[in-house]
Amino acid sequence: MTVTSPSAHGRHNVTLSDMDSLPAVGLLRVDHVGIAVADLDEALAFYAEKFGMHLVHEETNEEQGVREAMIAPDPDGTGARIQLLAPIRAGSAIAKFLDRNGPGLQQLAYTVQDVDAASEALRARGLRLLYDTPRRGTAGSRINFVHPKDAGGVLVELVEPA
Ligand code: MC0
Repeated sequence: MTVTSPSAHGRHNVTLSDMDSLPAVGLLRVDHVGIAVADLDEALAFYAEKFGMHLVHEETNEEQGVREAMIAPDPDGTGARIQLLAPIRAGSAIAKFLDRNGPGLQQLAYTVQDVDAASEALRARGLRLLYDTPRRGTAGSRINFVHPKDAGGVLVELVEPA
């Protein structure tokens, strides 16, 4: 049986028997869900006041063009986490997303043990990874992304924690 990945280009055909022999992708859990916001401080106040969420991490990632904050229902952030993403410059991924869609869900991130191996396993399944080699992500993690057009309209991030 042939499976066609949801690429607009229709050029990624991998058979199910091929997939049996491919290395595992190795997703461990949902790492976080990313939400694009125009103003990080306003969003932090909103999530704290309305939902009682706790700030567990905050940083600026110059390369990605974002100020980001990790928030969680539990104060130590060991459970599910939400990443608030605000642009620090025009033309950045989040600025473009806000221009096109307004604020809202921008990405779904999975924890992996080895982002190089996970990226390679996904490439072998016909999906486009955005970076040839992983880049620096939240809290010193290593990250890569699957193109949303190859992942059912969802920007999928792979996170190998520091
Ligand atoms: C764009 N598209 C999306 C999307 N962004 N679909 C779902 N979710 C998204 N977030 C769609 C567009 O609507 C368009 O569809 C098509 O993809 C191609 O759009 P494009 O104009 O060619 O592409 P761009 O320029 O908007 O770029 C999209 C792309 C970019 C995903 C390549 O956002 C990117 O490089 N993202 C990875 C980096 C990133 O997101 N950084 C910020 C988070 P149509 O149908 O109109 O063709 S930083 C982060 O997350 C770090 C800090 C971390 O977690 O550690």
